[in-house]
Amino acid sequence: MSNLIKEKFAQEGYVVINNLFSIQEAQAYNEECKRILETKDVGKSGVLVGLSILSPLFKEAAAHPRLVASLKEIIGDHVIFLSDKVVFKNAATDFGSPWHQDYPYWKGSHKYSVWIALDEATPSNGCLRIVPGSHLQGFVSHGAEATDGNGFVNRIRTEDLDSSKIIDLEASQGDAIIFHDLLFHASYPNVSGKDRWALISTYKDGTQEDPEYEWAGAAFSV
Ligand SMILES: O=C(O)CCC(=O)C(=O)O
Repeated sequence: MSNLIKEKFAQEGYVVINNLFSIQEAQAYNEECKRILETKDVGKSGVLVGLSILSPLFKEAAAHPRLVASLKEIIGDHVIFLSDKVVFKNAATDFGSPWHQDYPYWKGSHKYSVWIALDEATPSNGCLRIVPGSHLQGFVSHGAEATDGNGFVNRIRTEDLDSSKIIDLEASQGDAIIFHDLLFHASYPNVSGKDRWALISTYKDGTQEDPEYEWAGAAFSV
């Protein structure tokens, strides 16, 4: 099993782990996100970074034993949690996230993010979309316009995307998708009227050198 995860990740740049979190855990994170968001103004981006600093529940989630075991299969024994965020789509924030790689946000050694469904995610409420294997193309220029105020300033031009290779990753509450920072990914707009909340936690291999990241003030070894 474990070699399969590692092999699939190397070839495809992602793995889906169904039911990594129980529905009860995902629901508790969902409610805690909503509680925190009530005290913050995140504009219309739908993104709030740094949950593990704001609530012990998210610090615990970042080091969840089942999650850490899966990460170790892919990254190795020295895994460091760097940062987390919630990305929500709802009636007020209904646009999809544009196509991008995460690498330009962090640079340095490669990072691994875990996208955790805090609601069921479908094409109509904004599930994740990816291009399997696109991480093998390396870093591509992010030259698309980003003037709509929806965040995500780094965007891949549509001509750099082979749309025939895109797949949708529908998810049930508690499912997790671990993906490489060079994987092309995006999400659909939410046209359903139903919320779609996702928790995204980012990790690195602790044996790799990196700059001191200002945004990783909550980093710890898991
Ligand atoms: O959940 C989403 O809409 C995708 C978010 C995303 O791609 C990111 O934060 O890098």
